[in-house]
Amino acid sequence: MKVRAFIGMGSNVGDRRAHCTEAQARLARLPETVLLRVSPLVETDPAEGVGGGPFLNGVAEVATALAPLELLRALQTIEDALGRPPGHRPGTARTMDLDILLYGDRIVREVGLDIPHPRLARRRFVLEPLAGLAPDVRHPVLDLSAADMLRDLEAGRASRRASDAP
Ligand code: PH2
Ligand code: MG
Ligand code: MG
Repeated sequence: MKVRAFIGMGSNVGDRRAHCTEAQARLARLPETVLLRVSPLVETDPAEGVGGGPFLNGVAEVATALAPLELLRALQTIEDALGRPPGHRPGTARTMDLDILLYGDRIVREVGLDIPHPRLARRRFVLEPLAGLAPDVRHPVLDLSAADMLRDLEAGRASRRASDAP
């Protein structure tokens, strides 16, 4: 059975649009996975102190029979193919970053993989494309829709649990 998952995509090095287009083509070729839709790409300022220039960000919706960790490995393979060095340090510029945002209504807490993405509700560069694509998709922990989370963020209310990491 396939699960509907949402993947955040970001690039801020080199030909950002070409990297995003290539990432989408590779998502469409993943085994046991159908690429359903992709949001428009939006230009965003780097947030959270990440290095490099402005990003192109977007969100892809897939239906996949890959398990969460299998999907994570597959996304890492695409990042590598797009020129991301194996020792890539968090917070540095990247040709391609692919993050699992939501995987159905599953909550996954594994070493190296947290789903829903822990900073989803605080990231405008993710929520805008996600809410544009699927306003009604729900965060299974916060029990809020993407549109709710974006509205809260824009109103300056952080829709997050006190226990979430900063
Ligand atoms: N990704 C980050 C941190 N900051 N800022 C923007 N605008 N876009 C991103 O994709 C992004 C970021 C960590 O992966
Ligand atoms: Mg990221
Ligand atoms: Mg990442």
